[in-house]
Amino acid sequence: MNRRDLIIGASAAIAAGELAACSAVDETHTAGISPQPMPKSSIQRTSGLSSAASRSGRYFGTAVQAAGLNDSGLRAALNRDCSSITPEWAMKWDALAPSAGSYRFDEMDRVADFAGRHGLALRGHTLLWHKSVPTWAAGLIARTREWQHVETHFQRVMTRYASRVREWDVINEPIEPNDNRSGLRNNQFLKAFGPDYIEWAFWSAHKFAPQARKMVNEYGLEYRSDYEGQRRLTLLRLLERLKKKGVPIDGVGLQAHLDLRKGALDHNGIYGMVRDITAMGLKVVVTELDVVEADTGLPLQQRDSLVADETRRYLDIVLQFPNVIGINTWGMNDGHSWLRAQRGRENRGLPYDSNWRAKAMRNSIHAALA
Ligand code: 9MR
Repeated sequence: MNRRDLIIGASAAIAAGELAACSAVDETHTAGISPQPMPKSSIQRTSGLSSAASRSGRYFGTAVQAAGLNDSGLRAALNRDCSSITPEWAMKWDALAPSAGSYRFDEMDRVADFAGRHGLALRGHTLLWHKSVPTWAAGLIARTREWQHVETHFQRVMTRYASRVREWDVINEPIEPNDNRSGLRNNQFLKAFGPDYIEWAFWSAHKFAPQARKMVNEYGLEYRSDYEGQRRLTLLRLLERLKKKGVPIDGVGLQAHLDLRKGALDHNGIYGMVRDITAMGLKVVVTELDVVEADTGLPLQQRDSLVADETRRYLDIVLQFPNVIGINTWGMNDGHSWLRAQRGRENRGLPYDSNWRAKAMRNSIHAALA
Protein backbone atom coordinates (compact mmCIF):
# COMPACT_ATOMS: atom_id res chain seq x y z
CA MET A 1 0.00 0.00 0.00
CA ASN A 2 1.51 3.36 -0.93
CA ARG A 3 1.32 6.63 0.99
CA ARG A 4 -1.51 7.95 -1.18
CA ASP A 5 -3.66 4.95 -0.31
CA LEU A 6 -2.92 5.52 3.33
CA ILE A 7 -4.17 9.07 3.13
CA ILE A 8 -7.29 7.99 1.24
CA GLY A 9 -7.80 5.27 3.80
CA ALA A 10 -7.45 7.77 6.62
CA SER A 11 -10.20 9.92 5.19
CA ALA A 12 -12.47 6.92 5.46
CA ALA A 13 -12.02 7.02 9.20
CA ILE A 14 -9.55 4.22 9.73
CA ALA A 15 -8.42 4.00 13.32
CA ALA A 16 -4.91 5.10 14.10
CA GLY A 17 -3.96 1.61 15.12
CA GLU A 18 -4.93 0.26 11.75
CA LEU A 19 -2.78 2.82 10.02
CA ALA A 20 0.13 1.61 12.08
CA ALA A 21 -0.67 -1.96 11.13
CA CYS A 22 -1.04 -0.95 7.54
CA SER A 23 2.31 0.77 7.36
CA ALA A 24 3.84 -2.51 8.44
CA VAL A 25 2.89 -4.03 5.07
CA ASP A 26 5.92 -5.29 3.24
CA GLU A 27 6.22 -2.80 0.41
CA THR A 28 9.10 -4.65 -1.20
CA HIS A 29 6.77 -7.06 -2.99
CA THR A 30 6.87 -6.55 -6.70
CA ALA A 31 3.86 -6.86 -8.93
CA GLY A 32 5.03 -10.18 -10.42
CA ILE A 33 3.53 -13.56 -9.73
CA SER A 34 6.89 -15.17 -9.10
CA PRO A 35 6.61 -17.94 -6.52
CA GLN A 36 6.65 -16.63 -2.98
CA PRO A 37 6.21 -18.42 0.29
CA MET A 38 2.55 -18.91 1.11
CA PRO A 39 1.54 -16.16 3.55
CA LYS A 40 1.52 -17.80 6.96
CA SER A 41 -0.63 -15.18 8.51
CA SER A 42 -1.98 -11.91 7.26
CA ILE A 43 -1.16 -8.56 8.71
CA GLN A 44 -2.70 -7.96 12.09
CA ARG A 45 -5.51 -5.45 11.74
CA THR A 46 -6.05 -3.92 15.16
CA SER A 47 -9.77 -3.37 14.91
CA GLY A 48 -12.38 -4.16 12.34
CA LEU A 49 -13.92 -7.44 11.32
CA SER A 50 -10.78 -9.46 10.65
CA SER A 51 -9.32 -8.51 13.97
CA ALA A 52 -12.56 -9.48 15.74
CA ALA A 53 -12.45 -12.77 13.82
CA SER A 54 -8.82 -13.41 14.66
CA ARG A 55 -9.57 -13.39 18.38
CA SER A 56 -11.20 -16.77 17.91
CA GLY A 57 -8.63 -17.93 15.36
CA ARG A 58 -10.84 -17.11 12.40
CA TYR A 59 -10.46 -14.87 9.41
CA PHE A 60 -12.76 -12.39 7.71
CA GLY A 61 -12.69 -11.73 3.99
CA THR A 62 -14.72 -10.62 1.01
CA ALA A 63 -15.13 -11.05 -2.74
CA VAL A 64 -13.60 -8.42 -5.02
CA GLN A 65 -13.70 -7.52 -8.68
CA ALA A 66 -10.37 -6.60 -10.24
CA ALA A 67 -11.69 -3.23 -11.45
CA GLY A 68 -13.04 -2.43 -8.00
CA LEU A 69 -9.55 -2.48 -6.54
CA ASN A 70 -9.05 1.08 -7.82
CA ASP A 71 -11.85 2.28 -5.55
CA SER A 72 -10.34 4.03 -2.54
CA GLY A 73 -13.45 3.20 -0.51
CA LEU A 74 -12.95 -0.51 -1.14
CA ARG A 75 -9.27 -0.28 -0.32
CA ALA A 76 -10.08 1.41 2.97
CA ALA A 77 -12.72 -1.20 3.80
CA LEU A 78 -10.32 -4.02 2.96
CA ASN A 79 -7.66 -2.44 5.07
CA ARG A 80 -10.05 -1.99 7.92
CA ASP A 81 -11.91 -5.28 7.86
CA CYS A 82 -10.36 -8.02 5.76
CA SER A 83 -7.46 -10.42 5.86
CA SER A 84 -8.54 -12.37 2.78
CA ILE A 85 -10.02 -11.68 -0.65
CA THR A 86 -11.81 -13.88 -3.18
CA PRO A 87 -11.93 -13.04 -6.89
CA GLU A 88 -15.63 -12.63 -7.63
CA TRP A 89 -15.15 -13.80 -11.21
CA ALA A 90 -11.56 -13.26 -12.37
CA MET A 91 -10.48 -16.84 -11.61
CA LYS A 92 -13.37 -18.61 -13.27
CA TRP A 93 -12.62 -20.73 -16.31
CA ASP A 94 -14.61 -18.56 -18.74
CA ALA A 95 -12.94 -15.41 -17.43
CA LEU A 96 -9.45 -16.88 -17.81
CA ALA A 97 -9.93 -18.68 -21.10
CA PRO A 98 -12.86 -17.32 -23.12
CA SER A 99 -11.45 -18.82 -26.32
CA ALA A 100 -9.78 -22.13 -26.96
CA GLY A 101 -6.13 -22.54 -26.19
CA SER A 102 -5.33 -19.09 -24.83
CA TYR A 103 -5.41 -17.97 -21.23
CA ARG A 104 -5.39 -14.33 -20.20
CA PHE A 105 -4.29 -13.88 -16.64
CA ASP A 106 -4.14 -10.08 -16.44
CA GLU A 107 -7.27 -9.50 -14.33
CA MET A 108 -6.58 -12.36 -11.98
CA ASP A 109 -2.94 -11.32 -11.68
CA ARG A 110 -4.13 -7.88 -10.56
CA VAL A 111 -6.19 -9.45 -7.80
CA ALA A 112 -3.35 -11.78 -6.78
CA ASP A 113 -0.77 -8.98 -6.84
CA PHE A 114 -3.04 -6.79 -4.77
CA ALA A 115 -3.43 -9.57 -2.22
CA GLY A 116 0.33 -10.07 -2.14
CA ARG A 117 1.12 -6.37 -1.73
CA HIS A 118 -1.44 -5.89 1.02
CA GLY A 119 -0.78 -9.03 3.00
CA LEU A 120 -4.16 -10.54 2.19
CA ALA A 121 -4.80 -14.23 1.80
CA LEU A 122 -6.42 -15.26 -1.48
CA ARG A 123 -9.26 -17.76 -1.90
CA GLY A 124 -9.18 -19.79 -5.08
CA HIS A 125 -12.69 -19.47 -6.50
CA THR A 126 -13.47 -21.59 -8.36
CA LEU A 127 -11.91 -24.40 -10.37
CA LEU A 128 -15.00 -26.22 -11.58
CA TRP A 129 -18.45 -24.64 -11.89
CA HIS A 130 -21.15 -25.57 -14.39
CA LYS A 131 -21.90 -21.88 -15.01
CA SER A 132 -18.37 -20.84 -15.86
CA VAL A 133 -17.20 -23.39 -18.39
CA PRO A 134 -16.32 -21.63 -21.65
CA THR A 135 -18.17 -22.91 -24.70
CA TRP A 136 -15.04 -24.35 -26.30
CA ALA A 137 -14.22 -26.35 -23.14
CA ALA A 138 -17.80 -27.57 -22.71
CA GLY A 139 -17.70 -28.83 -26.30
CA LEU A 140 -14.36 -30.52 -25.81
CA ILE A 141 -15.49 -32.25 -22.62
CA ALA A 142 -18.75 -33.47 -24.17
CA ARG A 143 -17.00 -34.71 -27.31
CA THR A 144 -13.97 -36.43 -25.85
CA ARG A 145 -15.05 -37.27 -22.30
CA GLU A 146 -11.38 -36.94 -21.37
CA TRP A 147 -10.68 -35.76 -17.84
CA GLN A 148 -7.29 -34.54 -19.01
CA HIS A 149 -8.91 -31.35 -20.32
CA VAL A 150 -10.22 -30.47 -16.90
CA GLU A 151 -6.96 -31.36 -15.22
CA THR A 152 -4.98 -29.22 -17.66
CA HIS A 153 -7.16 -26.27 -16.68
CA PHE A 154 -6.51 -26.95 -12.99
CA GLN A 155 -2.81 -27.13 -13.69
CA ARG A 156 -2.70 -23.78 -15.48
CA VAL A 157 -4.57 -21.96 -12.74
CA MET A 158 -3.21 -23.72 -9.72
CA THR A 159 0.47 -23.65 -10.61
CA ARG A 160 0.21 -19.93 -11.33
CA TYR A 161 -1.41 -19.02 -8.03
CA ALA A 162 -0.36 -21.88 -5.77
CA SER A 163 2.00 -19.71 -3.72
CA ARG A 164 -0.79 -17.31 -2.80
CA VAL A 165 -3.89 -19.45 -2.38
CA ARG A 166 -4.50 -21.25 0.89
CA GLU A 167 -8.04 -22.36 0.13
CA TRP A 168 -9.52 -23.61 -3.14
CA ASP A 169 -13.17 -24.01 -4.03
CA VAL A 170 -12.42 -27.07 -6.12
CA ILE A 171 -16.06 -27.67 -7.01
CA ASN A 172 -18.81 -25.13 -6.90
CA GLU A 173 -22.49 -26.08 -6.60
CA PRO A 174 -22.50 -29.82 -7.46
CA ILE A 175 -25.83 -30.44 -5.64
CA GLU A 176 -29.29 -30.27 -7.25
CA PRO A 177 -31.82 -32.70 -5.78
CA ASN A 178 -34.35 -31.93 -8.53
CA ASP A 179 -32.02 -33.24 -11.23
CA ASN A 180 -31.93 -36.92 -10.32
CA ARG A 181 -32.12 -39.41 -7.47
CA SER A 182 -28.46 -39.06 -6.50
CA GLY A 183 -29.05 -35.37 -5.79
CA LEU A 184 -26.01 -34.47 -7.88
CA ARG A 185 -26.46 -31.70 -10.38
CA ASN A 186 -26.86 -32.99 -13.92
CA ASN A 187 -24.10 -30.70 -15.17
CA GLN A 188 -21.72 -31.15 -18.10
CA PHE A 189 -19.24 -32.97 -15.84
CA LEU A 190 -21.74 -35.51 -14.54
CA LYS A 191 -22.87 -36.14 -18.09
CA ALA A 192 -19.36 -36.63 -19.43
CA PHE A 193 -17.65 -38.43 -16.55
CA GLY A 194 -20.35 -39.77 -14.24
CA PRO A 195 -20.52 -39.08 -10.48
CA ASP A 196 -16.83 -39.85 -9.91
CA TYR A 197 -15.91 -36.53 -11.48
CA ILE A 198 -16.11 -34.99 -8.03
CA GLU A 199 -13.42 -37.16 -6.53
CA TRP A 200 -11.28 -36.87 -9.67
CA ALA A 201 -11.43 -33.10 -9.29
CA PHE A 202 -10.14 -33.31 -5.73
CA TRP A 203 -7.34 -35.68 -6.72
CA SER A 204 -6.33 -33.43 -9.59
CA ALA A 205 -6.38 -30.36 -7.35
CA HIS A 206 -4.34 -32.25 -4.77
CA LYS A 207 -1.61 -32.86 -7.37
CA PHE A 208 -1.06 -29.14 -7.85
CA ALA A 209 -1.74 -27.89 -4.31
CA PRO A 210 -1.12 -30.70 -1.83
CA GLN A 211 -0.85 -28.30 1.13
CA ALA A 212 -3.81 -26.02 0.46
CA ARG A 213 -7.33 -26.56 1.81
CA LYS A 214 -9.54 -28.05 -0.87
CA MET A 215 -13.25 -27.51 -0.53
CA VAL A 216 -16.64 -28.05 -2.05
CA ASN A 217 -18.70 -24.85 -2.11
CA GLU A 218 -22.52 -24.94 -2.05
CA TYR A 219 -25.60 -22.72 -1.70
CA GLY A 220 -29.22 -23.17 -0.63
CA LEU A 221 -28.57 -24.81 2.74
CA GLU A 222 -30.12 -22.39 5.21
CA TYR A 223 -33.89 -22.38 5.15
CA ARG A 224 -36.74 -24.47 6.47
CA SER A 225 -38.14 -26.20 3.40
CA ASP A 226 -38.18 -29.71 2.00
CA TYR A 227 -36.00 -28.55 -0.84
CA GLU A 228 -33.24 -27.02 1.28
CA GLY A 229 -33.50 -29.97 3.68
CA GLN A 230 -32.82 -32.25 0.69
CA ARG A 231 -29.89 -30.11 -0.30
CA ARG A 232 -28.34 -30.37 3.19
CA LEU A 233 -28.83 -34.12 3.23
CA THR A 234 -27.38 -34.60 -0.24
CA LEU A 235 -24.34 -32.51 0.67
CA LEU A 236 -23.75 -34.58 3.80
CA ARG A 237 -24.07 -37.83 1.85
CA LEU A 238 -21.62 -36.60 -0.74
CA LEU A 239 -19.10 -35.61 1.94
CA GLU A 240 -19.51 -38.96 3.66
CA ARG A 241 -18.80 -40.81 0.43
CA LEU A 242 -15.74 -38.70 -0.31
CA LYS A 243 -14.34 -39.15 3.20
CA LYS A 244 -14.95 -42.90 3.13
CA LYS A 245 -12.99 -43.17 -0.09
CA GLY A 246 -10.07 -41.14 1.29
CA VAL A 247 -10.54 -38.30 -1.19
CA PRO A 248 -8.35 -35.27 -0.30
CA ILE A 249 -11.12 -32.88 0.69
CA ASP A 250 -10.50 -30.55 3.64
CA GLY A 251 -13.59 -28.48 3.98
CA VAL A 252 -16.92 -27.15 2.94
CA GLY A 253 -17.79 -23.67 1.79
CA LEU A 254 -21.26 -22.59 2.86
CA GLN A 255 -22.15 -19.77 0.50
CA ALA A 256 -24.86 -18.37 2.79
CA HIS A 257 -26.75 -16.16 0.38
CA LEU A 258 -29.37 -15.47 3.03
CA ASP A 259 -32.79 -14.51 1.73
CA LEU A 260 -35.51 -12.76 3.71
CA ARG A 261 -38.10 -13.91 1.18
CA LYS A 262 -37.55 -17.53 2.18
CA GLY A 263 -39.02 -17.37 5.68
CA ALA A 264 -37.26 -18.63 8.78
CA LEU A 265 -33.73 -19.94 8.96
CA ASP A 266 -33.73 -23.62 9.82
CA HIS A 267 -31.81 -23.44 13.07
CA ASN A 268 -31.73 -27.19 13.66
CA GLY A 269 -31.03 -27.94 10.02
CA ILE A 270 -28.02 -25.61 9.92
CA TYR A 271 -26.76 -26.66 13.34
CA GLY A 272 -27.08 -30.37 12.52
CA MET A 273 -25.36 -29.95 9.17
CA VAL A 274 -22.36 -28.08 10.60
CA ARG A 275 -22.18 -30.57 13.48
CA ASP A 276 -22.10 -33.50 11.03
CA ILE A 277 -19.49 -31.81 8.84
CA THR A 278 -17.44 -31.20 11.98
CA ALA A 279 -17.73 -34.86 12.95
CA MET A 280 -16.21 -35.79 9.59
CA GLY A 281 -13.11 -33.76 10.49
CA LEU A 282 -13.77 -31.13 7.83
CA LYS A 283 -13.35 -27.37 8.12
CA VAL A 284 -16.17 -24.98 7.29
CA VAL A 285 -15.93 -21.53 5.75
CA VAL A 286 -18.84 -19.17 5.15
CA THR A 287 -17.87 -18.11 1.65
CA GLU A 288 -20.44 -15.73 0.12
CA LEU A 289 -22.49 -14.16 2.88
CA ASP A 290 -25.07 -11.56 1.86
CA VAL A 291 -28.79 -11.04 2.42
CA VAL A 292 -31.54 -10.72 -0.18
CA GLU A 293 -34.17 -8.29 1.08
CA ALA A 294 -37.86 -9.17 0.97
CA ASP A 295 -39.18 -5.62 0.92
CA THR A 296 -37.03 -2.83 -0.47
CA GLY A 297 -39.87 -0.34 0.06
CA LEU A 298 -39.45 -0.13 3.83
CA PRO A 299 -37.66 2.78 5.57
CA LEU A 300 -33.87 2.42 5.32
CA GLN A 301 -33.31 1.87 9.01
CA GLN A 302 -35.83 -0.94 9.10
CA ARG A 303 -34.36 -2.57 6.01
CA ASP A 304 -30.90 -2.43 7.52
CA SER A 305 -31.97 -3.92 10.82
CA LEU A 306 -33.81 -6.79 9.13
CA VAL A 307 -30.65 -7.60 7.18
CA ALA A 308 -28.47 -7.25 10.26
CA ASP A 309 -30.74 -9.46 12.37
CA GLU A 310 -30.78 -12.24 9.79
CA THR A 311 -27.00 -12.08 9.53
CA ARG A 312 -26.65 -12.29 13.30
CA ARG A 313 -29.08 -15.22 13.58
CA TYR A 314 -27.14 -17.16 10.97
CA LEU A 315 -23.68 -16.40 12.35
CA ASP A 316 -24.77 -17.21 15.89
CA ILE A 317 -25.62 -20.72 14.74
CA VAL A 318 -22.50 -21.50 12.73
CA LEU A 319 -20.00 -19.73 14.97
CA GLN A 320 -20.78 -22.16 17.77
CA PHE A 321 -18.41 -24.49 15.94
CA PRO A 322 -14.69 -23.74 16.22
CA ASN A 323 -14.04 -25.50 12.93
CA VAL A 324 -15.91 -22.67 11.18
CA ILE A 325 -12.64 -20.95 10.44
CA GLY A 326 -13.61 -18.05 8.22
CA ILE A 327 -16.41 -15.72 7.19
CA ASN A 328 -16.48 -14.04 3.79
CA THR A 329 -19.08 -11.66 2.44
CA TRP A 330 -19.85 -11.59 -1.30
CA GLY A 331 -18.62 -8.02 -1.63
CA MET A 332 -18.55 -5.16 0.85
CA ASN A 333 -20.66 -2.51 -0.85
CA ASP A 334 -24.35 -2.68 -1.85
CA GLY A 335 -23.61 -0.63 -4.96
CA HIS A 336 -21.41 -3.38 -6.41
CA SER A 337 -23.37 -6.40 -5.27
CA TRP A 338 -24.37 -9.09 -7.78
CA LEU A 339 -27.84 -8.77 -6.22
CA ARG A 340 -28.19 -5.25 -7.47
CA ALA A 341 -27.64 -6.46 -11.03
CA GLN A 342 -29.88 -9.46 -10.53
CA ARG A 343 -32.79 -7.63 -8.94
CA GLY A 344 -32.52 -4.49 -11.01
CA ARG A 345 -32.57 -2.31 -7.90
CA GLU A 346 -30.46 -1.69 -4.86
CA ASN A 347 -30.41 -4.47 -2.31
CA ARG A 348 -28.93 -3.49 1.07
CA GLY A 349 -27.48 -6.91 1.87
CA LEU A 350 -23.78 -6.14 2.45
CA PRO A 351 -21.83 -4.49 5.30
CA TYR A 352 -21.52 -1.05 3.62
CA ASP A 353 -23.96 1.04 1.60
CA SER A 354 -23.09 2.37 -1.84
CA ASN A 355 -21.42 5.43 -0.26
CA TRP A 356 -19.21 3.29 1.97
CA ARG A 357 -21.17 4.06 5.10
CA ALA A 358 -21.00 1.11 7.46
CA LYS A 359 -24.44 -0.35 8.15
CA ALA A 360 -26.01 -2.37 10.92
CA MET A 361 -24.97 -5.56 9.12
CA ARG A 362 -21.33 -4.73 9.72
CA ASN A 363 -22.04 -4.25 13.42
CA SER A 364 -23.86 -7.54 13.63
CA ILE A 365 -20.98 -9.41 12.00
CA HIS A 366 -18.60 -7.72 14.42
CA ALA A 367 -20.76 -8.58 17.41
CA ALA A 368 -21.19 -12.19 16.30
CA LEU A 369 -17.44 -12.58 15.89
CA ALA A 370 -16.52 -10.82 19.11
O1 9MR B 1 -21.18 -12.44 -8.18
C1 9MR B 1 -20.74 -13.12 -9.34
C2 9MR B 1 -21.18 -12.36 -10.59
O2 9MR B 1 -20.57 -11.09 -10.64
C3 9MR B 1 -20.82 -13.18 -11.83
O3 9MR B 1 -21.37 -12.55 -12.97
C4 9MR B 1 -21.36 -14.60 -11.72
C5 9MR B 1 -20.91 -15.44 -12.89
O4 9MR B 1 -19.50 -15.55 -12.91
O5 9MR B 1 -20.93 -15.22 -10.51
C6 9MR B 1 -21.31 -14.53 -9.35
O6 9MR B 1 -20.81 -15.21 -8.22
C7 9MR B 1 -21.41 -16.44 -7.90
C8 9MR B 1 -20.36 -17.32 -7.29
O7 9MR B 1 -19.26 -17.44 -8.18
C9 9MR B 1 -20.91 -18.69 -6.94
N1 9MR B 1 -22.07 -18.56 -6.09
C10 9MR B 1 -23.11 -17.67 -6.53
C11 9MR B 1 -22.52 -16.30 -6.84
C12 9MR B 1 -23.62 -15.32 -7.24
O8 9MR B 1 -24.21 -15.73 -8.42
